[in-house]
Amino acid sequence: MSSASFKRTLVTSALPYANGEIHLGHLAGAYLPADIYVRYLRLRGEEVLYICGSDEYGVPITLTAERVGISPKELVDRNYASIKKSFEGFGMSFDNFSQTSREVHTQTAQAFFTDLHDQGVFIQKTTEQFYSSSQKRFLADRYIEGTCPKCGNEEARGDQCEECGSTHDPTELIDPRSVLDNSPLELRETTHWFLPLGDWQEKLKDFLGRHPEWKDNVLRYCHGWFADGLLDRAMTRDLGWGVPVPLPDHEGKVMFVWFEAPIGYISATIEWAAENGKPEAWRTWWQSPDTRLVHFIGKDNIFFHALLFPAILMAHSEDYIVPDNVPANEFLNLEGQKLSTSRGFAVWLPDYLEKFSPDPLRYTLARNLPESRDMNFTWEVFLARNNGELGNNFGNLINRIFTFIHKYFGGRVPEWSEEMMTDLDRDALEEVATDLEKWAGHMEKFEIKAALETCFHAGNVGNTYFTDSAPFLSRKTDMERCGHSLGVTIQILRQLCMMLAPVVPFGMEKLWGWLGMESDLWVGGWQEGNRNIPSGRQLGKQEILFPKLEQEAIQVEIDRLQEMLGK
Ligand code: B3M
Ligand code: ZN
Repeated sequence: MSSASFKRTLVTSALPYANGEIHLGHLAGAYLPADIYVRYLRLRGEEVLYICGSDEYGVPITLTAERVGISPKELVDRNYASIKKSFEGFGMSFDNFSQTSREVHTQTAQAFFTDLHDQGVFIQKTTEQFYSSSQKRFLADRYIEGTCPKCGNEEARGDQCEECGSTHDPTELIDPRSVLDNSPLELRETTHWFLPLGDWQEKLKDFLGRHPEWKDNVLRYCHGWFADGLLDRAMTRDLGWGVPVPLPDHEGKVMFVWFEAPIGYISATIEWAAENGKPEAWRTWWQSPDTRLVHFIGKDNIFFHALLFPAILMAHSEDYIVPDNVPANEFLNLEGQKLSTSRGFAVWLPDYLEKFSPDPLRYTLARNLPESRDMNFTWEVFLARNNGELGNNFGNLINRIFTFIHKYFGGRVPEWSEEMMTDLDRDALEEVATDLEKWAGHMEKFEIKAALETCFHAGNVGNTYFTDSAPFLSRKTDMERCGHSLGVTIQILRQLCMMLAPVVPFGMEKLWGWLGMESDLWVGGWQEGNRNIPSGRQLGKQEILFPKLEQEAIQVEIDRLQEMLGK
């Protein structure tokens, strides 16, 4: 771990909205990188807890539920089950995947709200907001439409006119109406609780000042907001679907989703602790200064994780830890275009998993993570990475070595020894060991793409070594030399297995088993993985880890997407 003062790491991935399925953009942003990082820590034998769950409140969910004709709770339960299932299929290794509509969350979020309220942290303000009498509800900006006060465009959005580009307050619109049913809107007074974020600006600045190591994109955004000055933010809403505000005379008021959703990380930890029979254990993860908190998110969530949630945590009367890092990712494009869920231009995880196995997607996305800028996913690259890199570079090497040892050495690791080492052997072993170290260094800094690059390099070293040491030739002239070379390659595979495991866990768990390792890969496998595999050990029978895919398999997917683009 980067800082010696931490004893354990709590990792979270942004809570996905329970309003639809997970797609590749989500995976590349907040999920896959976190899972890879968590698996890395587990491999190292670190104490780590990985928390997530679905984010189930908010207007879009109510609207979908109305359209489908079921209750919001039914909708989110359905979506929760499906999201959970596809995450499992993809190998997301959460310790708990909860829901914000559960009782434990209501209680936790309400207790937070009450604590802040009782300390006098919130300020109450009465404002005028648009109300739809036909729908009997206040409307958020994005559900309001009207005539632009500047250019007369009749379809200006609540906050902005796309015609002339001007921004405005929804109250400035002429003839405001609801986007949902075109009904006219009236202004009504309503009272809400605001968090005066400006009061935390200095504290938040200090907090960020202690983290020059955070990613540039995150720091840049935050300093932009500081420059504008942090404003009062309403923490309550007039809605029927949300965590009820726990104050008398607050019928019909719920918490703003961005107030309660991050608290969902805490609720999910409380639920996890209770389920594990140690109900107080959640405090170790949230209130103990030797716990390191890391939030993996997409760039559109930076404000809420780097500023709002830390402010809420600081404001609580008990001592909570604040994030030690917020590695936010940029966006993933698809076939050179922006993903669009409304147009269906996306690759959905359940669809993917119906046809392909998880490892190739994990690998392809990890090779292409939008760590510092937007990246692109194409099916052609997916095919090339699967067949070329996973199949040829790694899979073939593994397969050739195991086949050879089974055929000529009865499946036992052949005699290999220090005395027989040539420069060729030593160089290869040293290079891979150096790669392993570099790999770990990158992982510590969330540089997953660079880590994987190092692993790829180690794979090349293994392949070159296999070709140059040529056991397939020495087999005919010098069986002892042949065995020794294979013994060396087994050590290379052992190290490659660790480097690849967090990215392609399904395949590497198998390889770990075939190598006859005794420890659990995910409970400090690193220790055993750094010890030589002795001669004489019986190896398991291998199978093809990364089968080749045919062009036809991806052509269907390409055609479907092109069709959407009207090509
Ligand atoms: N559901 C937004 C998103 O999925 C939101 C994250 C909540 S994290 C507390 O992008
Ligand atoms: Zn306009």
